[in-house]
Amino acid sequence: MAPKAVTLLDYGAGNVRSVVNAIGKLGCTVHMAQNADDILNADKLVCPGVGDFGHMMTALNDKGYTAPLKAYLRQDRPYLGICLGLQVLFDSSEEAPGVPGLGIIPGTVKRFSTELSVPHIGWNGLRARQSSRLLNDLTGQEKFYFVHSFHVVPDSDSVVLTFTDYAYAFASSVQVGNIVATQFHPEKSGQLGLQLFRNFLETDAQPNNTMPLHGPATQLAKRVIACLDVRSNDAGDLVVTKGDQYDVREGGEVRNLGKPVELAGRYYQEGADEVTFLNITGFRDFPLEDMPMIEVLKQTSENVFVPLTIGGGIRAFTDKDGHTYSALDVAHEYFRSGADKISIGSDAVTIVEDYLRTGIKTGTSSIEQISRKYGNQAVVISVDPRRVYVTSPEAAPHHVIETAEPGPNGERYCWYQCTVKGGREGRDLDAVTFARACEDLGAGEILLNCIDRDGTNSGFDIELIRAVSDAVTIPVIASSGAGTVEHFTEVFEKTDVEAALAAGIFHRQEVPIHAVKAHLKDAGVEIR
Ligand code: 1PR
Repeated sequence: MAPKAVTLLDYGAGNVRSVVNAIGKLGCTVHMAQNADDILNADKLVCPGVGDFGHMMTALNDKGYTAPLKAYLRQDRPYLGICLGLQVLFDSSEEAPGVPGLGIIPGTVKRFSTELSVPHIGWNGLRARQSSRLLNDLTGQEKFYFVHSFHVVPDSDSVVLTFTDYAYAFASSVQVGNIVATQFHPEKSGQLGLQLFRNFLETDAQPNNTMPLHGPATQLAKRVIACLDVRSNDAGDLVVTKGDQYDVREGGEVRNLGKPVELAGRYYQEGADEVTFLNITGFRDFPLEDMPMIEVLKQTSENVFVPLTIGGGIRAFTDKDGHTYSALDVAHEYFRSGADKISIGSDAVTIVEDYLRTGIKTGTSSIEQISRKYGNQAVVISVDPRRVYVTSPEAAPHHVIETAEPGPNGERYCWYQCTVKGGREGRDLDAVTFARACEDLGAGEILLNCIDRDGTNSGFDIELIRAVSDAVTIPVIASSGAGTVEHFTEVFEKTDVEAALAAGIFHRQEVPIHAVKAHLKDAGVEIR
């Protein structure tokens, strides 16, 4: 029997809504800690955390939460830390040199040191090192959702509950008495995550040891993402639409493929590893004036327990009354409404153009501000490139590739031009240079669309995807053109992207997500 109430430590950053929704699903009431007494009087404390170690410690200190939290933990009372809620238990972090952590567990937090993509984003497994009721009813085959660039390094392995492998084994959860904490996100790990919350809440249960100790090495799964392009149609209804090479109108009308919240719920049930919403007219409408996407996120996050990304219109804006909102304000609203990641499109192109022209990182761009506060992993860059054919590698001052698909006049070379405003305007910037600069500025992931392939069902543009993913160390999501299950296998076999995204084939129910997964599994691609 799960207890009726838990206290949630909300220090003001990140997506706490998903944690509240997940625990609420189990029939539990969630009290938000408003002051030091709420912490000290809690029966069970859940501390989610997204973002930056330094920011979190500053927020805890500023709110006067540090001392009561330390007191609570030193009394060995039930605590579930998630992500940063795990990391702050340690002495310090490379992410914020000189900032002391809570110092409850001896050890430090270090950045992943690997040639593999960092952040470590996606679904990975657990290897139990000790028995725990937190792992009750799990078999060791399950995967949970991770998103982080830093991991804890305890002084002693005795505190480690599970290890996970990514380049090397790292501690993916810890247990010290009644204190447990996970690097992964149960609130984003579907039904299994809810199971884990239930296990935490059932304090009377004994470990049932269904998960064997010291299982085999775990592997990060390739992700399959469902994307919903959202906009208002001419009648003013918010609809999921889909373009052919970005043209979303058919017979003059905006195509209507369904309702955003309903479709997102369906994709979650069908096994999507993530759901992405793109407000495709976001460059026109300012999200904080026109709030429907915020409502879509709030409603979706009530029932969808996998990561949600939202894009469209994330930039600074001055309204008609002269009030200026920063991109950080917009992102903050989205995170509070249930988003785990925000995606920046047009604004990123302008930022990179300025950065390449001046060579200066101003620290004030949306990419820098949002990644500094919420962590790199929270910032996805959605880029909309289009092929430009040229006759030789020297014909354009860009990253030119030799192509196996010659142009209309037999051109054997091309570069990929970045566009803004949903492909309406081309810029003098190529996608490879752009992606590198975004990484340099702090982006955590690239969502790589391709206007030429969008909606064509002709397969991903492998040449584009390889060029960009070879140029950056952050994860790349391949997008545009998926038409069959084989296209997914092809993109994972021919490039080292971490995720593949599709829209049209899912909306039109031509290819179900489970068929994609089954094909990938047969081909030996690791999936969830
Ligand atoms: O510029 O920050 O306001 O963000 C606007 C966002 O909206 C950008 O991420 C941009 O990619 C997106 N967008 C703008 N116009 C369109 C359009 O279609 N007219 N959609 C658009 C982008 C591409 C993918 C699509 C894949 C897969 N759509 O989202 O889902 O191509 O499609 P497929 O599997 O059917 O081939 P900002």
